Amino acid sequence: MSVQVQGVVARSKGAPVSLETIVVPDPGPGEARVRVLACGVCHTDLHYREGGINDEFPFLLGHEAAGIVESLGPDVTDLAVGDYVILNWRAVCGTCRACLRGRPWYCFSTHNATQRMTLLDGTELSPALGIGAFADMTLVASGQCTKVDPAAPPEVAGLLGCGVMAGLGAAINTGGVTRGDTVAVIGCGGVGDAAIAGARLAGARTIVAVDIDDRKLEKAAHFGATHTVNSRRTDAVEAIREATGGFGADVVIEAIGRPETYEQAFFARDLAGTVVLVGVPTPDMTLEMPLLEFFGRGGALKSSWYGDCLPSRDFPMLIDLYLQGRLPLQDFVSETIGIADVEAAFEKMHHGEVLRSVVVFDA
Ligand code: PAD
Ligand code: ZN
Repeated sequence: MSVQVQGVVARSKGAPVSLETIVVPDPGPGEARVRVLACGVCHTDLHYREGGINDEFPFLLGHEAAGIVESLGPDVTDLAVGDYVILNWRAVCGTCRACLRGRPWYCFSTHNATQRMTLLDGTELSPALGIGAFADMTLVASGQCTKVDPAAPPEVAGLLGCGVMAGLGAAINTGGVTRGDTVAVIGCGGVGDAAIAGARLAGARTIVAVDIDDRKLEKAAHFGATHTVNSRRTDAVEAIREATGGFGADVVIEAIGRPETYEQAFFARDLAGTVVLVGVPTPDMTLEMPLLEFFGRGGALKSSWYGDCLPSRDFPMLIDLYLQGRLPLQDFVSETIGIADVEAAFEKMHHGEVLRSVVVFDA
């Protein structure tokens, strides 16, 4: 039997989101229906609402979530009703060219639910990142559910489902930060601060945080930045070089997604250093640079899709580190809010007032 629940829907480009009744089908083969316990508000939800990802409105927003498996498709054997899970948007297929080469974190054919959730009038919804978890219940592919230790509260665990994992992974997986590295992170929202926390976890010696908002820099220091730079007042590239013996950082992580900050990242790294772009640009953005700089500086220019994470490998491990007090995931939660407050949370995000607002649902 399908169920009807409340969900946060973006109906058209740029319009405020609305709370709508949505229809969530009974799970079919390979699917799981999950009772959502908590779901963080990520900048990517705002990108969807603004039409920056694609035009497949209406969207059911929300994709950073933890919950409980409510029911399962007939063939699903690796999950049980009642399992505590983080939802992921990388349910690897196992058969695409990336998976077959042993690089499943690049999987090009990730699984989502086959059936669509709809509005009451039957209009099909596009769930954000194939999840759609600003809703009491959502339908996903069973592989999108990653079991973790239920000792971690949902408003904390859910954050690994997107932004925090993207940031941690940008440092640990994509950037390959290791003991003794110098690291700079440009843009210290939830994603950038997670990159800082990841760099610290990996043993970076110097971590330079760059933002245009002093409140964000204060937080960044809390997560492990050894130096903070307000790039409204100080030249970011100069400041990063100064903090790294005049050379630039081994790994520079851009966590905004803008050409001007990417250029800063490019020039703020040491020779043969690595740039990781984890911020998501919009389709209209372009970059013009002398080609010789690309050759002359060597190193690696990488993008980080979801922190190159493998949910089955990374989520349980990071939850364990959190439970041991070695990864302060709880400090990313600025506030918990109700499902009707997502639009207000976008506004706060826009004004830099929060790292993460997290919608908490009645259990
Ligand atoms: P956020 O809005 O919370 O943080 C952005 C931060 O950048 C804020 O602290 C701003 O003050 C700061 N900032 C803005 N402009 C500048 C500037 N010119 N110079 C320095 N700092 C600046 O967003 P977020 O942390 O939730 O997300 C950051 C990006 O990461 C965003 O583009 C989002 O879509 C992307 C993302 N990527 C993935 C992925 O898989 N690659 C996953 C999740 C989110
Ligand atoms: Zn996200």
